Amino acid sequence: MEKHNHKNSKIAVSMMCADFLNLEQNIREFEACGIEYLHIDIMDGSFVPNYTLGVDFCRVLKNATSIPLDLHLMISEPERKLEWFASAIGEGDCISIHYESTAHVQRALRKIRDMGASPIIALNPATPLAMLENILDDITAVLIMTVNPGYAGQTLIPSTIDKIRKLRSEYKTVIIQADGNVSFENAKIMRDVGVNIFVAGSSSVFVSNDIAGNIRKLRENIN
Ligand code: S6P
Ligand code: MG
Repeated sequence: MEKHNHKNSKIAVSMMCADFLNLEQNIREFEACGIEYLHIDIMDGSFVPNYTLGVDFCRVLKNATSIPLDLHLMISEPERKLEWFASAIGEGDCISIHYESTAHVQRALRKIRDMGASPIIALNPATPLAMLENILDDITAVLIMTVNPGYAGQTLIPSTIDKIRKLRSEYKTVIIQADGNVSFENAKIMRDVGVNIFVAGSSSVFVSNDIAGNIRKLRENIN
C-alpha cells in the first residue's frame, strides 16, 4: 500500500455539530486543543436538502478566534454567491465548492483565490476522479465526501475509501480532505489510504461531552 506522511494530519471541526448554547466554550476548547480548522457547512436547500449556517455565522467565528475557517459551500451556482463571504474570510481560510454545482469551475476557483482564500474542490461520493486532471493547478486540496452532503450523522459510503486510495496513488502530493462519518475507527482507515484533513463532527469530536478527550483520541488515530 502507498505509504504517506501522517505528520501533517489536521482536524477540521464540523461547526454544525457544535453546542450552539455553549459556542464560545466550544471554541476555546478547540483553541486549547490546537484544532487546525473550523469547518462551516453552508447549505441552500437546493443543491442539498437542508439549511445550515450562513455568512453571519462565519463572520462571528472570524471575529471570535484565529483558528482558520474552512467554508464548505453546498450551494447551487456558488460562483454567483462567493462575494457574499468576502467580509467573513481572509488569508489562511479555505473555501470548497462542489464540482457538481458549478458550471465554470476554474472561474469560480480563481474567484476564491482572488478573495485571498485557498480554493478546494469538493466531490460527491458518486463523482469520478477523472475531472481533477483539468483543475489540479487551480486547487489547494480535494474534499472527498464520504457521505452524500446534506446532513450530519450519516453512515460512510464504503466505495469512497477505494476512491481516496485511488486518488492518493494517482496524485502523491495532493492534499486530501475527507468529510462524513469520520468516527475514530473510520479515521484510522482514512489515514491509511491517504487522507490529510479530517472533518470531525458527531461521529468523533461531539460523540460525548468530553470534547478534549475525543480530540485527543482522534489525533491518536490520524497520526
Ligand atoms: C455533511 C456536511 C458535513 C457534516 C459532518 C458531520 O453534509 O458536509 O461536514 O457536518 O459530516 O460529521 P458526522 O460525524 O456527523 O458525519
Ligand atoms: Mg462539510
